[in-house]
Amino acid sequence: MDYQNIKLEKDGAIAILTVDRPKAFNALNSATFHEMDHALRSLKEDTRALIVTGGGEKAFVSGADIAEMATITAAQAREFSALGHHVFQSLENLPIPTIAAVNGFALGGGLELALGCDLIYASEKAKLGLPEVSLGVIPGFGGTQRLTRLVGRARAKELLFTADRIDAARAKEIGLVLDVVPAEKLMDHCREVAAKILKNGPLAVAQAKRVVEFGADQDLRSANELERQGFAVLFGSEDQREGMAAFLAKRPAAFQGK
Ligand code: CO8
Repeated sequence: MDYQNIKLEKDGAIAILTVDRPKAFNALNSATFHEMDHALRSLKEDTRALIVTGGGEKAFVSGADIAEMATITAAQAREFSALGHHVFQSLENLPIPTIAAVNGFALGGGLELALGCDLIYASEKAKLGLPEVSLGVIPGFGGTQRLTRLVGRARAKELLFTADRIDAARAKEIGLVLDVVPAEKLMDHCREVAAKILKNGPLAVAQAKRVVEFGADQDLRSANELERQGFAVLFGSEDQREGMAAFLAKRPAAFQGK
């Protein structure tokens, strides 16, 4: 597929997906969602981490495309919302770690995109928020739920009700972003985090992601059962034997993802 609204690049085992409509501050229209969906489905097994970022200097993603949304019917809005949910859910379901490099405005659907990633890092220039109520709507791509799970109900409601745009330092303070780095260092920082992860067993990282994600929606006993199952599954894998043998032989492990 020839992408018009995104870029998908490979840097070794790391894929970089850039939402790239800088003239519209990378706003998400349907075409962009379809391209993202295609890009996520096209990732091959040799991709072991994904970084998501925004093209141009100003924005990560400024939200859903307001020009496209302004005149749609309620039925079309349901479809659009379902499309966004599908893409962000696909992102969450990837068996590899995903990192949002928030390089500028992450508003509305843009913040929801970041929230669909496992780890969120922001540049000092980033501004984050859910301004939907200022447009007479609410987030429609999972933001009300994922933000609440990340920062708690009260902070989520504060952001949702006020439509405030917060800076990166404040976003870190409330646990929305993990770290804030100078703009020119953001991508390197995300690559370094990815590189650290890549040294570890891919099956184990995938299993860690799976049990955290699925466990978060369950009571503690069921979630712990999920962990026990995930733990057991890894025993008997070549990676488990290699990881432990390498430790005992005092050499770095050479994981194969098997
Ligand atoms: N959609 C479409 N175009 C946009 C968007 C957007 N979300 N954001 C910016 N643009 C465009 C502007 O229209 C402008 O285009 P042009 O140059 O042709 O006039 C260009 O990008 C630059 O924007 P500004 O001139 O406004 O630049 P500023 O630096 O003054 O401001 C801001 C930048 C703060 C990012 C400002 O553009 C802004 O507030 N944008 C809108 C942010 C927003 O409200 N986002 C939330 C949208 S709603 C949403 O994401 C979820 C809805 C739920 C979906 C449910 C499914 C139905």
